[in-house]
Amino acid sequence: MALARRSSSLLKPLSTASSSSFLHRRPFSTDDTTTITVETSVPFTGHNCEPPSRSVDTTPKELMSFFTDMALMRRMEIAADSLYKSKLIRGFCHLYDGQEAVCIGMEAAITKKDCIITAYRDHCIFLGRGGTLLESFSELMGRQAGCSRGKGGSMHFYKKDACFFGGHGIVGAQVPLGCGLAFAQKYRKEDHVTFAMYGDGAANQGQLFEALNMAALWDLPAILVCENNHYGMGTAEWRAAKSPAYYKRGDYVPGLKVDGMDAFAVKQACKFAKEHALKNGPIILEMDTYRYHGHSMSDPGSTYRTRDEISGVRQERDPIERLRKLILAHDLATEKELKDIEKQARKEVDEAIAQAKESPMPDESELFTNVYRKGFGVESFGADRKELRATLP
Ligand SMILES: Cc1ncc(C[n+]2csc(CCOP(=O)(O)OP(=O)(O)O)c2C)c(N)n1
Ligand SMILES: [Mg+2]
Repeated sequence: MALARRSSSLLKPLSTASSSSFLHRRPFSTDDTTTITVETSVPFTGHNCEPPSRSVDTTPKELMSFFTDMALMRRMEIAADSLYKSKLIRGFCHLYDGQEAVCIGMEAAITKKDCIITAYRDHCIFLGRGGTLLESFSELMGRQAGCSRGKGGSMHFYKKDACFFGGHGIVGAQVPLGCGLAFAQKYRKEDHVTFAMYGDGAANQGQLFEALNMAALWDLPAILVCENNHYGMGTAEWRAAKSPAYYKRGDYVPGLKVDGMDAFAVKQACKFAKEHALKNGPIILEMDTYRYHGHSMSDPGSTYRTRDEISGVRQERDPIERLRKLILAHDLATEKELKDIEKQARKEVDEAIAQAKESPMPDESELFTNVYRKGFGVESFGADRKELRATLP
């Protein structure tokens, strides 16, 4: 299901040698759609709602695609770290390694007509929406082939054709925008929802509650996804939040606490949330997750948390290792075949970087494009797109 739904190099079948070999030797292949039922790592905890079941249906095909996609995301972020250190990426850069299961599980439950909007930790979300490695690395290095034509950089990835609305640097600001997207979906009577993602730090912001109030008043199909990686920059959640139970912070809005390191729990929760939001309005999903890197490239990430904490999460909860164990337990691939998939991911990433380096920097003529300019006769329309409301000054 996952492979058919998506088209980017992210999901390009890896070396045919390794995938076809499954066909000959194993009961399952990467194309196998036999149902397998897996249990989520921990039960869901609900707030003002009956949580979904811990049993999640999957297939060999989906399991393998989750592993492949997460391996590619992980590799992309590690390569971005090196490019930053060699000064080929400049400015801000926030990496997502550790949190991949949130993106992967969410994508498995929704379509490209559902909207996603997030903060600055956006590279993998873009890839999940069908963006390519070339567009990612080009954007990171400020090249024309980037998804924002090299003018946005790390924090401003977009993919409008797959309803990905960024990539935002102002903490929390994407949540009201996300509720606006949900408003448009409801206004147009579409059967789609918006996932507005934010961090545990952003969860304490006032604008989030204002947007949620309106979303609840109007039953908007808005799903607020709090990626709780337990730190906002160098501040631990317990120092910033009186109640770190973010799934309960919507008060009158239902919520669900989810193991964000388990792609299948995320998938189940997002499916549940989508059904809920279309029928009843907003819901909060708190994804319990972890970032391995520091907050951004200027933060080594080891002054406010211990190395033992980081290695403990890697050993106990890593989302890719979790899948590796599942795949081996179901005899879908050998350890060597999984290593080959990771090697292939490395190769694809290296090739994309080499290609991105060939892409030129934006032309000088691009300096003032996509910038609001006073007195330029920009027209602003009403939501029905028919009535001309105003010409901006
Ligand atoms: C309005 C605003 N205030 C402060 C900042 C600086 N800042 C950038 S990220 C961040 C922490 C956010 O943490 P969290 O929401 O937990 O997201 P995470 O980085 O963990 O994904 C802060 C304070 C900002 N970008 N915007
Ligand atoms: Mg955080």
